[in-house]
Amino acid sequence: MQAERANEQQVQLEALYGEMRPHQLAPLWEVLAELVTPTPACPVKAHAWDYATARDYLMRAGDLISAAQAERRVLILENPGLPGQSAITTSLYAGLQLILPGEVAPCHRHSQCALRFVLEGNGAFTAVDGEKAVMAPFDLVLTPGWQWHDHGNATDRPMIWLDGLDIPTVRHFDASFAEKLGEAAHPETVPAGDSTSRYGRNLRPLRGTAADRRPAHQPLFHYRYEDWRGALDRLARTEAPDPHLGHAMEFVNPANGGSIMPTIFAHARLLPAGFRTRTRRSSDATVFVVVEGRGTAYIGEESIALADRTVFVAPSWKPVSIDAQSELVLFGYSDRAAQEKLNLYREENA
Ligand code: GTQ
Repeated sequence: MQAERANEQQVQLEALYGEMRPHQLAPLWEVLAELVTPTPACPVKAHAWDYATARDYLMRAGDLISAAQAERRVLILENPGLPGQSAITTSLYAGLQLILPGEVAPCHRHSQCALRFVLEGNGAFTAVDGEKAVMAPFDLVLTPGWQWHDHGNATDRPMIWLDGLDIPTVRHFDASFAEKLGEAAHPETVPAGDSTSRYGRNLRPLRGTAADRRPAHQPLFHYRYEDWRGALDRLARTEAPDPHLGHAMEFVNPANGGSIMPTIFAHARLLPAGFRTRTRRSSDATVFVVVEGRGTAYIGEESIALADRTVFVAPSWKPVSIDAQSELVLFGYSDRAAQEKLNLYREENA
């Protein structure tokens, strides 16, 4: 009797859903549990990209299409849990960009924020609003939203870097704007390294930033490997590693001591040889690059071998432990900057 009544209710509900559907109405109670989950239901999968394999495909693309023709010659690192979305996490994009000797990637700007983390080559540049940042391996270079940028390589070696952008975040807000300058390169406005001299030395011009070329909220855009690696090394020599992170430092915006860009947080870690981090999880899915050393990342049920320039991704809220077989140095970026602004960020240290 009761089963019959339940069945009758279900039939009437289905009929009701069918009638309301053409009016763009739907019952919340059928989907509530999927919408408001007790913990993140992250579609992102833990995954790693072997550098030599990706590099090979990138070089083959380099034989077939020029940087100018492609506008950006980039292979997207697509998360296996997000097919067709051009995303490495739900909120972030990653790609490997190749600039061959003599090439330029033409000048444009967009609302998306970008970082470049150099993997190979020495001496090519990214210019931001006409200021060149001459890049060396493992340098971090930013192109904050709406800043003109072009890339060029006047060296005789290929230059490859990891692009990290907030493309899916901007898409989520339907706030993408972009334009082309119409020239290959922005006219040079100041000498290379100008922003680093003004803002990268714990100093700033006393007259303030109003008269400056750089936007006051985003004055610095080049974080050199030799600087951050040296700082990390000195930190490691003077204190014990944090049990969950190892020795870790955040790249900060000197304007406010906060994240490098409004949506993207970036950091570097050093794990001594033989050190294994205690398990930790956080709500920011994170993209990592192996800068030095070998090890294993344990992410949920997965284990990922870490070698030279492996790029790997850890999903939101999956337990992560990293085991360093030799001294291991990692670079990582995530959407933690955006989540903190929205009071969403959480972490749990076991
Ligand atoms: O260099 O401006 O990988 O606009 C994707 C979109 C790089 C860039 C990417 C971009 C760029």
